[in-house]
Amino acid sequence: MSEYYSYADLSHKEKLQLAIRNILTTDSLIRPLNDNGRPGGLLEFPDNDDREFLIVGDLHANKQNLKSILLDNQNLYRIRNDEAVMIVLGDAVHDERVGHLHDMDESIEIMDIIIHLLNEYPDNFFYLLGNHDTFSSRLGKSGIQQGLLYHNAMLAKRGKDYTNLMQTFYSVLPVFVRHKYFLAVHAGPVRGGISREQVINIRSSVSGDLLWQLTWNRLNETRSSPSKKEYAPEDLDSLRQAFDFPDNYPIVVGHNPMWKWGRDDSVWVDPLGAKNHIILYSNLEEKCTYISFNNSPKYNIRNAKLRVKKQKFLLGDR
Ligand SMILES: [Mn+2]
Repeated sequence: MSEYYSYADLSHKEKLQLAIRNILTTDSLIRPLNDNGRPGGLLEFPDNDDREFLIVGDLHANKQNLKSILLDNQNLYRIRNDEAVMIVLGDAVHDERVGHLHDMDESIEIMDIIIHLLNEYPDNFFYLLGNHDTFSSRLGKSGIQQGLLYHNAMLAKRGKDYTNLMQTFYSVLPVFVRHKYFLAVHAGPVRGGISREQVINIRSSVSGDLLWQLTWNRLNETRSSPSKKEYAPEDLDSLRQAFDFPDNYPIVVGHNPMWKWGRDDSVWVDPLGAKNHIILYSNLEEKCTYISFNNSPKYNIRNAKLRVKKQKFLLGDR
């Protein structure tokens, strides 16, 4: 008997354990350690990293879009060959389509794919924390406690150990990316800016609500004084200054689709006068948008060719 077991032989629990280990063992040159010597909230890619960077916005349980982006433009092939890096901006879970808010199976399934990618390509696939990446009963939409439903569905399907491990998984995720040509985070800058050291120590007890702000803040839409839960163009400027990042290079976020303002329906460039700012949403059924940075701050907005589910008759089962 060989002592070697292939990845496919691992249990769901073992795969999740491996993903946690991979997340925690990212090279500390890319994921600087916090003041307690633990992997911090920041991913920081070296200036001479010449790989293409592919940014994916909120997927909200749309597995089909994740697969479509991986297979678009030979992305998966280039990830495998260390020519490309994919960064998902959090919120892979919780289907938000009308009538699907209770569905949690697809959330569990899309996390299986993400765990697989983290294990297969630990240097080329990264997942950032979003506000939906939680079991909190306070996380909900339209009065439906999605965090709690997700927790209970996982408990029923995968058991207590797996569910506890998923909680650990969420608690060790990176939160923020600094690349030579872009900054990226799930929701937005904190009010008044945040320093590199504060991002690295984002889970410290003295961080207050900084982690909350990076994963929940929304762009102020009224041009009045932003509330505590909102950011304004000057907060994007403060963030750039704190990271010594050029004014005209983009900050990319997900989280907050600007549907009520019309324009494009999956990506908003310079929304409401916020310069060099992009909001990206990758979960639409009819359109699958992502962004590519290829050794330039001039990014490409791409729409992946949507892959249609195989119908039974195509498999000869008439
Ligand atoms: Mn969100």
